[in-house]
Amino acid sequence: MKLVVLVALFGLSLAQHNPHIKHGRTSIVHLFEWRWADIAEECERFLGPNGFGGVQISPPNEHILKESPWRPWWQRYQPISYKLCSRSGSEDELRDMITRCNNVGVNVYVDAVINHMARGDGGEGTHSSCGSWFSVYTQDFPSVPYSSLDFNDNKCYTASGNIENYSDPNQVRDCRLDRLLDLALEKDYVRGKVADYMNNLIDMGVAGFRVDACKHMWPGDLDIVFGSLKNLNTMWFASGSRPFIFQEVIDLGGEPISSKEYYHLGRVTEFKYGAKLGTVFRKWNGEKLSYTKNWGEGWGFMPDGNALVFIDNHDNQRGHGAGGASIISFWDARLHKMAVGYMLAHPYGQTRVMSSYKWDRNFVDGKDQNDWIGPPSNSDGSTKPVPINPDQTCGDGWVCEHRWRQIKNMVTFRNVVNGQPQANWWDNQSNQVAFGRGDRGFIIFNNDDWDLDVTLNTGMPAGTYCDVISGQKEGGGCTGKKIQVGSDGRAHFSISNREEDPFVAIHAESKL
Ligand code: AAO
Repeated sequence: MKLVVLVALFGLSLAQHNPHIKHGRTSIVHLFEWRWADIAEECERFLGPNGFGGVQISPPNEHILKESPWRPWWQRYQPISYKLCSRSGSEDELRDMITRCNNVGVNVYVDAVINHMARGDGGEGTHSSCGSWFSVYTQDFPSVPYSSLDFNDNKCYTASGNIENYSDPNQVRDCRLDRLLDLALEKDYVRGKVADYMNNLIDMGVAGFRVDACKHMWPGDLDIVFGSLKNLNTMWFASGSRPFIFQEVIDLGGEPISSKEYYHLGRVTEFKYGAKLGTVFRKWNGEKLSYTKNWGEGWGFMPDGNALVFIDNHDNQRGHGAGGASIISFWDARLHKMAVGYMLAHPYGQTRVMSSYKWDRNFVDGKDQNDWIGPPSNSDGSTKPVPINPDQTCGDGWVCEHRWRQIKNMVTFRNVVNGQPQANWWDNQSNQVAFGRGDRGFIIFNNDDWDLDVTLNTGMPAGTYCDVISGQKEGGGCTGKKIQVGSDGRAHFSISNREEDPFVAIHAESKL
């Protein structure tokens, strides 16, 4: 009997590592700050047809409305209640989007902010996205309800009440992150309110959660909360499906709290991934692309089955959170395409692609003074819709990296090669590398300051393949480069280092 219980429990916890992505799909896209109505459209017109597995959405709960600075993106990380009206839309619009995305095979993952409420000096009144009254002075959030009994102030012993030293795990968990009122998640009452919020979303059809600021919550408390979540809605998911959990834990080493403490609860964001790959593609600190032959756990990253990987995220693309200057965002488009292409071609981790908006950066002493600027908005602070241009790019300040041909096609590449091991590695001991995925795909990069000209074993069946970076297979032909693979599986590659995109990728479905 005991063994059966252990197997059941082990199976249960592992299940929260499963994103329940529909067959043939693999990647998640973070449509940061998009409106629900636009996400629903994007699922039906683009994400479904192009094989995306899921979409991460911004926090859907009621949040503070900041006057100064005016409507910053981060106001949504200051909850006022768990009512489902926010800058992205109403509860009905959220419900509609979840249904429409699920109906085209695109899962929805919610950014769940459950560690805290609004900032300790956020005032009082009804400046909130659903108009709920609150007072951070008296720690009163009647729309939940939470009172001063539901916060950790009595457990925090720093002078300021805020986290002052990340070397002290007790402070990190029981004090305020950046002055944000810290919820007492050891209380059954608080756990119940958080679980009710998440279960309401599960009933609506979401597939799981990106859980914000997990480093600041005790794993034991999270275990109780996640354990009280319902199974997914059987309208779209197999009976008994556990919600997918990926936990935001910034662990680049150097602090006593490590990602390991959270492995058993779900997947964990691997921040080392983007930070290191950025250093490699920027060729900083003597790093070379040829050193990535053992990329993944060989570089000290967490076990593959625990990792949620990304090149940049909404924090570190603007200097928040962690990763530093090596992070490669859309602002460095050529490098971003290469790094995202490498991530999507490599077997390690559950991949997430960032989709951003532009803002007017203003660097003073290396810090962007405008890192707070919110999404493209109207004068009343409401978010603008996402216009789609005739060339399939987005307008009005929305970057839509996920729609860039090179990235869209590499999302497909990952789907086509899914399950195939890495094979046929080649490098020039500098910054030219190539590798395959079984006999289903092959990619090659030239990140050196000179041309690449080489004939390699691709492991792929003979035939003519369209390069999905410089173009794609359309009709009976290729809009970009053609790659001829001989009966011996070998192919010739020539890549100038001055090309817009100095990499080539072919796969079983880009074959003529
Ligand atoms: C805003 C204002 C604050 C104000 C606050 C309250 O900016 O001045 O006090 O409101 O009014 C977002 C924004 C925040 C914003 C917040 C609330 O980023 O600026 O505060 O909404 O509106 C830590 C957490 C991590 C968190 C990150 C930003 O551990 O969970 O800070 N990310 C999530 C969300 C994020 C959100 C929140 C949490 C809050 O993704 O969008 O904040 O809901 C070290 C620690 C990290 C720590 C960072 C930054 O990182 O290890 O755990 O992240 O510091 O504090 C190297 C090191 C690395 C280090 C890094 C930075 O890379 O290797 O360990 O340097 O020092």
